[in-house]
Amino acid sequence: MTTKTSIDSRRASKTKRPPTEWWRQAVVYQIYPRSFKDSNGDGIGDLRGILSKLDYLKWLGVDVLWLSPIYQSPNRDNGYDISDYQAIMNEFGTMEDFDILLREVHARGMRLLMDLVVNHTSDEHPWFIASCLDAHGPYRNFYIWRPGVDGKPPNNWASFFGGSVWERHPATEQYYLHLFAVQQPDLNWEYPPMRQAIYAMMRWWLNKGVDGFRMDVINAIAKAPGLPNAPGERPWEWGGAYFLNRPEVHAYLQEMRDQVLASYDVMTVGETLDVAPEQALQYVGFDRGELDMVFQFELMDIDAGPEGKWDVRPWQLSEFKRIVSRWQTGLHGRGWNSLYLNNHDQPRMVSRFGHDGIFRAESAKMLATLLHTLQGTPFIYQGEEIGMTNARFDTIDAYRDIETLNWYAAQIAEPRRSPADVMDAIYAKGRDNARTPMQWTAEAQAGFTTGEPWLTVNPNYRQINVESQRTDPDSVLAYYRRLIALRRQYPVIIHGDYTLVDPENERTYAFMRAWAGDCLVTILNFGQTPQTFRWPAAPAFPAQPMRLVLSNYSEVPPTIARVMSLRPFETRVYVAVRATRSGGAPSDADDRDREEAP
Ligand code: TEU
Ligand code: CA
Repeated sequence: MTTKTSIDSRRASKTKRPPTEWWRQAVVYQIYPRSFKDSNGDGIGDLRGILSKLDYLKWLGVDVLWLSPIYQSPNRDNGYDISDYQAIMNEFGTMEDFDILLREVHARGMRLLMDLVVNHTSDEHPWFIASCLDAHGPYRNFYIWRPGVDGKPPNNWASFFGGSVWERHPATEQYYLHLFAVQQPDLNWEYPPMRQAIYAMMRWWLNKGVDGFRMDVINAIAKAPGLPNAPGERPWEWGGAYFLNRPEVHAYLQEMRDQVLASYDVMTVGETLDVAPEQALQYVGFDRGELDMVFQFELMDIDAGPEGKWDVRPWQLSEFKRIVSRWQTGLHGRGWNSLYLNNHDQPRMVSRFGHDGIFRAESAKMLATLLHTLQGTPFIYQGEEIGMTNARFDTIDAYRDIETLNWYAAQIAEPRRSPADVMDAIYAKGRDNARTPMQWTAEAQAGFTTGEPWLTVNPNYRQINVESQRTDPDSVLAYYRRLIALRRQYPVIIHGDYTLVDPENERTYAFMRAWAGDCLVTILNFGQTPQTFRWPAAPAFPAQPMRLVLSNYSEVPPTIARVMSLRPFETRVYVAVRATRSGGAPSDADDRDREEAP
């Protein structure tokens, strides 16, 4: 059994600098480059556009930028289908643009994560082209090929993007596996030369100075031996049990850590579908040395029925609190959480979990307060910091996402709900909700482009944009800056434990954090009506005098009380710092040294 110290010493022995784990203090900002800022008027965001906004991001206070894929791609899945891992997508600019961007990110004391998409490539990648051309060549086993069975695909797994996960290649009369689009063939991680090619590519980027990776569906890279059929009689059935969280995935990740990552002071966050806290610890446990954190999907699945994401269901706050609490208590002292409520695949959190009408600003601030006062690394998705909302386009023609368009086509081909219901599901859960262009100003196209944007700008950009909020002290944007600053001021946010208060309350969410005599309490009204919050008998009401350090309303009582009247979506953060605290920080609750802030 590898112990934590041997992992650390292994990391330290190979790392140029001891692993400082800077990411435990950091706030990460996710950029979806296609929709962030267009610098040359072609309607598509690009690297020079991002460069022009670095001072804004520094001013916001974030420490790390995660770029969704910027590699060469035919853009069937907006860059998550890579045809050259070591070239920049034509629409986004050049490698020189990237080198300048990375240099300027570092010059501002920020760091940059790349998106590592190695479960699959594009079908236009040279590896796949070679794999198709020669059934006995050196690249055939870079991918997963199988003969059909009685003229049918090798098994009955359903693709994430509809239909079978198998595509027949006539020339070699075999099928290749693609968990996602037909144009995204899965790589074969069982084949060592393929793994070594990935590791070489990772070192190439790390030697350029990137500061780590977000790893796309990384827990899908190992498939079950024999690729068995999933149970069920439908043409295509969910096969997740046979390609998610397989035991072999840990061997691959530990090999990746040993052969690549341990030599660099970097951060890794794995996108891991279908993991619960205990499983997550197999990836992020301090004693595992695999990943630093993962994106879990339990909250993202809270409003999905048995038929999956498009089967939209109401969610309960008590369930929401149970999920967050299990992750907070399950990982405390044993592993590290990522904290997010939206990204490029998910609807805008203010529309999904808050209120995108008259209480938009209050609920955006309330949700952000939840994320930024829990233990873990918060991820801000572009536009979240100004309270951007979902978009509703009248016709399917305005939509671009392959997942949405495939699902819409399947609904039309075999109608199982009315066209209006189909559009309602797309309004609620479609990924384009998060991909409408960043809203910079109230000018044409929200200041995103001087051309025709690749995806329609949300019509509410005149009311919701960076420029109108930058100088407004009551704006969502101003609030995010105060929230981000809070983490640097109160170590209890980074290191404290977590206690849920009043679990069954369906309107308010309250929790306590404690560390070395410091205490923090966050109270959140998730409802659009006023609520009276009464502190329950247990856990004990904080003994220390707690004072207000942040709220999304004015005229708020400056000290905590056992009974509090909360306005719609009102949130409050109260803190008590141990009076005798000297400058230094005592040893951390989870016995890890405190690291310098980035
Ligand atoms: O997403 C993995 C994934 O499962 C998503 O499809 C997500 O769960 C679903 O879309 C929710 O609606 C990653 C990337 O984040 C996504 O953008 C890519 O499309 C996908 O992998 C394939 O690379
Ligand atoms: Ca452009």
